[in-house]
Amino acid sequence: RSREKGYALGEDARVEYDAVVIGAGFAGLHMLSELRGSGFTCHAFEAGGGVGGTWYWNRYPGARCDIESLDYCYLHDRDLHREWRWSERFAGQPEILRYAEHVARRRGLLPLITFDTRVTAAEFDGSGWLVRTEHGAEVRCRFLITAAGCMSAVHTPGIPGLDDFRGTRPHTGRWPREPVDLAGKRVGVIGTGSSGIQVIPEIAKSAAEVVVFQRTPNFSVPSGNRPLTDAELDRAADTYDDRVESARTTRFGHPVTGTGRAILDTDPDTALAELEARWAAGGTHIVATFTDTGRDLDANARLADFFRAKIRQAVADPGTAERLAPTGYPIGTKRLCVDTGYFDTFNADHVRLVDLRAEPIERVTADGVRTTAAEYPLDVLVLATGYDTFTGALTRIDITGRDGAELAARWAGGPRSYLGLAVAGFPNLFTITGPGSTMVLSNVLRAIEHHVTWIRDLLVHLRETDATAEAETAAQDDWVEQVAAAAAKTLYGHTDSYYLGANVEGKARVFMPYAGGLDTYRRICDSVAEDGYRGFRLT
Ligand code: N01
Repeated sequence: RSREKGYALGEDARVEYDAVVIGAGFAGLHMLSELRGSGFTCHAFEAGGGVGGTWYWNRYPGARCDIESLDYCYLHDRDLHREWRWSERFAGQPEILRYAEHVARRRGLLPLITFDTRVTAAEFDGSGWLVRTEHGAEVRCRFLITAAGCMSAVHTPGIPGLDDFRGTRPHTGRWPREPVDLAGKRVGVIGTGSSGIQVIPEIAKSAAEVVVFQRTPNFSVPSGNRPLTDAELDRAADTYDDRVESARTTRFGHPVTGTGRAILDTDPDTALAELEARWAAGGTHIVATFTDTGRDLDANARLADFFRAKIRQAVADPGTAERLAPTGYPIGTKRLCVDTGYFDTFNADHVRLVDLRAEPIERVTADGVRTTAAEYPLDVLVLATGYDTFTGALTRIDITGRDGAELAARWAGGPRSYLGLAVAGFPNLFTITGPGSTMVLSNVLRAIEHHVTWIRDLLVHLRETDATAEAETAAQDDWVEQVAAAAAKTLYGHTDSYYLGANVEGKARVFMPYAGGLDTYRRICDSVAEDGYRGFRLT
């Protein structure tokens, strides 16, 4: 069953499959289900000890989705949609994980998955793929599908002395299953992105001291989280068909209602009233209030001013408020954070903000963090330092395609893909939410469902025609240009962000997601399929 003696694959595992899936998060689970439903033999390898991907690993206190529960779930299955009753408007990590586990059990997917097993290498051998795991198992498959996640390869920055720290040092993206003891402790947090902004208020509830090491302040909006009522859940079930339709026809994969007007054409009092109403409602929809804030710097500055004023209202100490107020980059060009009481946390006496722009970290020591200005003794140092986003999960696997092509080397200057779904030189390799697709610029659940269906249909076609599919280099080059052109119409290029790979030392700066909207992206993918998979060489 496996080349490594004594190591057993999952119950249903065998040495050869039609398809192997890497990862058993939302993408991998759905892919397995669709593959099996279409009569393919298939198996998934999952690094975690259970299903859920992001929601398996991100167990840090306060972890919560920034997309509403009724939108952040599978939509392709009406019965599933009706039977699962979300408890809150924005679900917390434990509930989302339970949902993933429920889906896996309900569809009988668990026997198709080998857990606690990272795929380390995959090699194309002329007709299929040889997949190797960290435990030495080797399986062969005709199709290899990556469902490894956009944000699963954690980024640990190269801060000198990190390994010298004697206390506990969890990363938010690999939070231990056993609770981390924070009660009465001196806790430092490096990083103030979505993860930091969620975990900091929770840590402050039990820690004796909290020291927040902030390099770049972030824009954040209150979630307005609350329990969902039965009436809301029933209405969601009743409007299922509308939701399916909006998944197809909207830019984000779910409806976001703005005013349809430009802020620069709106008188300031009216604009303020519109923004106040959305701020009170909570959630990220506020950034879509006006049509011009995502593409015009003056318009964007008006929206940013509104957010900065909110920080000054929330934080009592004016100096702290100024250090927390983001400047120097347009709002929305780093992902907008969604919080529960983040700014208010800094009013507590035991919470302290360290501005790393004024006093950079020199090193981590055995006992804490030393900046150019002071020593901060700590018992726990939380790294909320993010991910090697979009590419890391794939380039950390040794993937070798046709003629010895190495994926990591091919992508050293930035990822190149066709539609974010396939890569020239890597036949029969398909990447769910790969770089060059809409990824996290849309509701990722909708992107996953679209990719899975599209890949399934292509695989059925390849089975019927006994063919192999490889993206053509010219089609890939054209797509890379389209991804860059879509980004050029936005303000994203003004900001160092993980969208560009700027958060990882030495990573090539290339805007990686397709910013043209999920609706446009779908139409392009559909037309490629209708044209007999235009841009693929089918041999
Ligand atoms: O990671 P990030 P994240 N020294 O990369 C700082 C999703 N998500 O895990 O901005 C000091 O955004 C870094 O500083 P800077 C969501 O899509 C969703 O928070 O590079 N600081 C930054 O402050 C999100 O966008 C949810 O200057 C260092 C932070 O670490 C994405 O995941 C919840 C540093 C990293 O922020 C990633 O969020 C959580 C260094 N050497 C995550 N290196 C929800 O659904 C890095 N930093 C709500």
